[in-house]
Amino acid sequence: RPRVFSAMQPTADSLHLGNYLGALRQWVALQETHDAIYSVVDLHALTVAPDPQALRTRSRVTAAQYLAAGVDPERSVLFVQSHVAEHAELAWVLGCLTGFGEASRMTQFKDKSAKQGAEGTTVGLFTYPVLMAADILLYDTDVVPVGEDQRQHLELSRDLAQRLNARFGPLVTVPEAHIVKATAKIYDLAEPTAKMSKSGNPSGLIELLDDEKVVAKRIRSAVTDTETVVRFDPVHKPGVSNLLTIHSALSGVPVAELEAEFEGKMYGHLKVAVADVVVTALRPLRERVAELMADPAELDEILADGAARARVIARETLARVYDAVGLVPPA
Ligand code: AQP
Repeated sequence: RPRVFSAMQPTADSLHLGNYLGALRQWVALQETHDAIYSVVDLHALTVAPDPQALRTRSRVTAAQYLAAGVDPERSVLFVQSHVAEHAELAWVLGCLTGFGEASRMTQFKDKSAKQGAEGTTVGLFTYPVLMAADILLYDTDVVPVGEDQRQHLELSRDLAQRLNARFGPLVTVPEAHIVKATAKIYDLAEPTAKMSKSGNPSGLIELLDDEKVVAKRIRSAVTDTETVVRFDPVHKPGVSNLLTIHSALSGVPVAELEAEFEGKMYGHLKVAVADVVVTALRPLRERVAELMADPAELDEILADGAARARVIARETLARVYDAVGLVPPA
């Protein structure tokens, strides 16, 4: 079976609807057809200087959300990145193959460094896409399900795989991005031209673990436009289109049918329906997360087992790469 790998950063108390629709839902579906490996990338989270205790909690709660969404630890490998030291080791080798100018072109670095300011802009933030390439290449990944915002980083991973193979012989699989167009970019409810983001404006965010009343209120307050027509038109009607995307993705009702259903109705009706669909979809997920977090020992066991399975593959790839680039094998 082809291999799928993907990951998220534990940088918030909850994942958001963009993470879920853009990526996590695809992870669950791909388990059926692929050999799946999913990670909580805590080393990446260090780039935003998190509080240590918060980071530990967020790593566990992120893993719990994967499980609650349907990642099955029997079929898939689920682990925390820092438990497999080979990620950082391969990142060093790949960093030595990455041009400074090439890394400087990453738009997410430009955006995040502008937000974090000169003091908060670390070398770690700059080399983040190289560590991401290591995450992916370590497992000879065929497919990486991500949202649109990760497309450029995925391209860098592909370039690095090709470079490694061209310079040192066939060594690693060149990965492909798997981006589901309809939900590749879920927008901020309060600012519907910006992507919904963990670090974004709270009023525009739907967190998977939010209180139902908060979720409903944020949807009711979503920014729309001055027309009164429910029509899917992302350029002219980004707010309404985002609400239609969210409804359709969770209810399974095609957008065209929703347009017909809400014809002649006020935006308020659409918002009530979207809130209902979202709250209903997230309820079982939230309940399962609460159960999992109530017994962290079970969760830690799943993660330990996942790390052991990931390590076997990672070790083999790293040894192959170390050997090919000319590092002396330990006696
Ligand atoms: N708004 C979104 N719509 C669709 N997909 C999205 N993803 C993120 N936002 C949206 C996808 O979710 C995964 C999370 O990867 P990450 O943890 O590395 O975070 P990120 O891409 O930097 O985005 P976040 O979660 O919103 O965090 P910040 O605050 O850092 O911007 C990826 O597959 C991503 O594409």
